[in-house]
Amino acid sequence: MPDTMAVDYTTSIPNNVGLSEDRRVLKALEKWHPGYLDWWKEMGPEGFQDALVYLRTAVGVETGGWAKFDYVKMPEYRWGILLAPKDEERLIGFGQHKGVPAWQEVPGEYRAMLRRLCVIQGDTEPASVEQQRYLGATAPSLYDMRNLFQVNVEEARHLWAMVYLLQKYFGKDGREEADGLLRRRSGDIDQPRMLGAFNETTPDWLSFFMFAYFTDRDGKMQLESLAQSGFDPLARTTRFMLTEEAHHMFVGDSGINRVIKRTCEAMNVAGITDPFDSNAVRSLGVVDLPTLQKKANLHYSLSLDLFGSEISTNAANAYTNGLKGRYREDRIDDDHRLLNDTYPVLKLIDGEVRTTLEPALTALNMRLRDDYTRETASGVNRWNKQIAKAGISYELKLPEVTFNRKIGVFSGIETTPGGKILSQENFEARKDEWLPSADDGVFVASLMHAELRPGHYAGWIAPPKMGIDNQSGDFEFVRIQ
Ligand code: BYC
Repeated sequence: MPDTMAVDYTTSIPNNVGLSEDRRVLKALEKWHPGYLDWWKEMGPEGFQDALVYLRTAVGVETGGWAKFDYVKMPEYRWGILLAPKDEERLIGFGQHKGVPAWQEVPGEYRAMLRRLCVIQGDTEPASVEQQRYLGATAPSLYDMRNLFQVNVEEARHLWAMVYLLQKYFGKDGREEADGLLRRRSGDIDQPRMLGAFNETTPDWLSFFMFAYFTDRDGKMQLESLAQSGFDPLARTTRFMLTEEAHHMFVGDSGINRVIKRTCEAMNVAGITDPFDSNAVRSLGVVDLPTLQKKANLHYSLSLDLFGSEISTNAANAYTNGLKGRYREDRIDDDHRLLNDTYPVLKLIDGEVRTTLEPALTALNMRLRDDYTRETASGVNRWNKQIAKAGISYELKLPEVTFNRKIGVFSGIETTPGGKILSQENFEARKDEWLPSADDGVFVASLMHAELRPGHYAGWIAPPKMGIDNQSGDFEFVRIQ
């Protein structure tokens, strides 16, 4: 079957996997398509289905220059199946099958485990679209609205990516799982999405930017690990997804940076030097920095839960069997089997948080989480530079990994963001100091009004340095009909 760099737009489903010659899969996808469109119309961006949005669409899979920009109505977006180019020589890079040619078909003994990985990955994608569906109505600018919708259509394309793998490689079970991905709903009591963070609400644009910064970055880490998979179609699929993910994290990172910039400017103009004087800062119509810290505490801790338990036999098995590698496995200099290695893991021992050495294989979730924390911290440093540059004495900090956890060894305790263990009662009494409170929510909601004039930005966020696709900031990124 031809695997090309160019994307074929002549079939109903754009693709670079030769779908027109693969009648069985094409038919299965065409059968799934109407249900998908129903899902998009019901759960996708509310109120903007007829708007013309300046979106990028992939026209190839080579590095750089793969996107074409144009006005599109979202339900008419050409969601496609795009895999990174095939490397005919590729060998499995880790685990007990290290050195054998990458698998082009699913090995029978790993079928259930691989399907589970594809289903979990696939489930997060539509969940995020569902979480963000009301945000268009309060977009701080047409530029931001366009970015939100770009993220939404691409997350939905990532659903297509996993559904293709399920339909092509997992037969009847795969088809059933593909239907299940359209049935579950974020936050639904009876049929929730699979992972915790994807059942939370995204009530406002601060949460959206935080989600795109913290939770999409978990997506990046997980996709990087799957991009190492010995199952080549999964590796190639996730490699292309990563090229799209970069923009999503940019939206989060630059969004938070712009909020900080605006807050600092407003404080300086008003002569407010105490960043903790939240009432004074809020009265300027901008977000006080302690509220940003609370949002960061929440979204970082929710995202840490997405790495699973610190000690996990699932993770060890996925690695040993060659299905899910470490972050950038191919750049690590070791034996890529880890049978005799150890890794430092934080544990709760006799009521204290301590580091112990554990077998590296079962500690793979912890290792990936550490990689994540390192990357996340570098963005926080950039935000702090922006605050320092404005001459304001305040530092945003990532909380300790013990804080506000629902999964793993720390799920049974409560701590301060600094890691001091607290009784449940004490935590409940003080949690509004560290996590967004109902009052914070009311204040943030009071800022959330749509600014729909091209080139205008809501008062709580600075304009971007430049528009998308080299367009100026006053370009009409969304034409609302
Ligand atoms: N919530 O051995 P354990 C993204 C379950 S985000 C609820 O500790 P394991 C995106 C677990 O399923 C990336 N349940 O964990 C971002 C298991 O249940 P079963 C998504 C949880 O398996 C933004 C049990 O607890 N991709 O792409 O080593 C926008 C014990 O599990 C949670 C992936 O995650 C939780 N947080 O690791 C859009 C990659 N955590 O099976 C998109 C694929 C654990 O006993 N998934 N459990 O019933 C995986 O690699 C792994 O499944 C996990 C968990 C890393 C999620």
